Amino acid sequence: MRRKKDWELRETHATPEAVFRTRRRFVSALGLGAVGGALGAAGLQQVTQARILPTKAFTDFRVNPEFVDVGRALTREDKVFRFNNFYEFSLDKRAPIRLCRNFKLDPWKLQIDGLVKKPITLDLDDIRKMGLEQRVYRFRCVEAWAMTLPWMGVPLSSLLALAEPLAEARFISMTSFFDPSIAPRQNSSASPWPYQEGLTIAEAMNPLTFAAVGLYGKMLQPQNGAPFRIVTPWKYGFKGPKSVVKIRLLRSQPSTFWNSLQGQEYGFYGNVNPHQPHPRWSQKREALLGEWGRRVATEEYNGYGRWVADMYSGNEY
Ligand SMILES: Nc1nc2c(c(=O)[nH]1)N[C@H]1C(S)=C(S)[C@@H](COP(=O)(O)O)O[C@H]1N2
Ligand SMILES: [Mo]
Repeated sequence: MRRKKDWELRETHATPEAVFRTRRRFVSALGLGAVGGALGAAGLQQVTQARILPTKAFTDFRVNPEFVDVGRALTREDKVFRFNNFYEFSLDKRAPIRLCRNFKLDPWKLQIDGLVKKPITLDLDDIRKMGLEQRVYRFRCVEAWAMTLPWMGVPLSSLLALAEPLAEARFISMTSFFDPSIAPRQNSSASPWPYQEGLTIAEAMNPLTFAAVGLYGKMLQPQNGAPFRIVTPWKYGFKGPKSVVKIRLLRSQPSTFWNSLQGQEYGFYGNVNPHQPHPRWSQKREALLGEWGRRVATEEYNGYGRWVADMYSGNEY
C-alpha cells in the first residue's frame, strides 16, 4: 500500500451537516419556519458554502521577525480561501474553492533550468527540508482590493542558488501547471496557457521575493496556488503565479500571461503604484478583503520601497 505523503490533501466534500447548517441560517434569516416550496433549490445553493479542505499544518517553521507587523490586521482566513483569482478555473472569484477540489498535487515537481550550471528538479519535501519561515506580507491585487497574509515558505533566491545561476541570466520565467482535464478554462485557446510570469534576476534574487508553500500555518489550499507559488509583495498580485511547475533562467525578457493579453493594462513590472492609474480605474486606494466598507490609501511599492526601490529608476510599469 502506498503511504500518503503528509502534504497530500485529503479529499473531502461539502458535508450534509454543512448544507444543513447554512440552510437553517438562511431560512431563519427569512423568518420562515421551514424550507417552503417558494424557496427553490437555486436559492439554497447560493448560501451553501463549499467546505474548506483540511490541509496539513506545519509544525517546523520559524517566524521571521522582520516580517511580523505590517500595520494592519491579518485578513480573515476563510475570506482568503473563498475569494480567489485563478483564471484556469473560473472568472468568478467565489468558484475556485469549489472547482479546485480535485487538484492533483502528486506527483508534483518544480523544475529549475535554463541558464544555470545545475538544472534541478525539486519536490515539496526538498523545499520543506530547507527550513520554512513565516512572513506576514501585504498583498495588493491590480483590481484595487488587498489582503494581509501570513505566508510560509523560503526566499526564492535560496531555491535559485541550488541551481547555480550563470552570469548571463538576466530574467526568470515562472510557469504554472497545465492540465485541461482539471482546469476547465485551459480547454480554450483564447488565453495563452499555461499562466506565465517573469521577473528580472535582481527582482528574483531580492530578499522579499518568496516561494510559498503555506498560508496560516498550513499547506496552501489549492485555490491559493498549491503546492507552490511565488509572492512578490511590492507588485500587483498577478505577478505571483500559482501552482508553479517550472522556473527558467533567461537572457531576455519572457512574455507573460497578462502582458500578452492586455499589455497596455498590465505592464511587465506591475509594481504597486498609487500614482499610475489603471486605464479603467484609479490605484490610489484599496479595499481590504473582508472589510469592504473600508478603503485605505495604497502605498508606493505597496509599502516595500525600502527593500525594492533601488532596483528601479521610477519609470518601470
Ligand atoms: N496560475 C495563476 N496564478 C495567478 C492567477 C491566475 O489566474 N492563475 N491570478 C493572479 C492574480 S490576478 C491574483 S490577485 C492572485 C490571487 O491570489 P489568491 O487567489 O490566493 O488571493 O493570484 C495570481 N496568480
Ligand atoms: Mo489580481
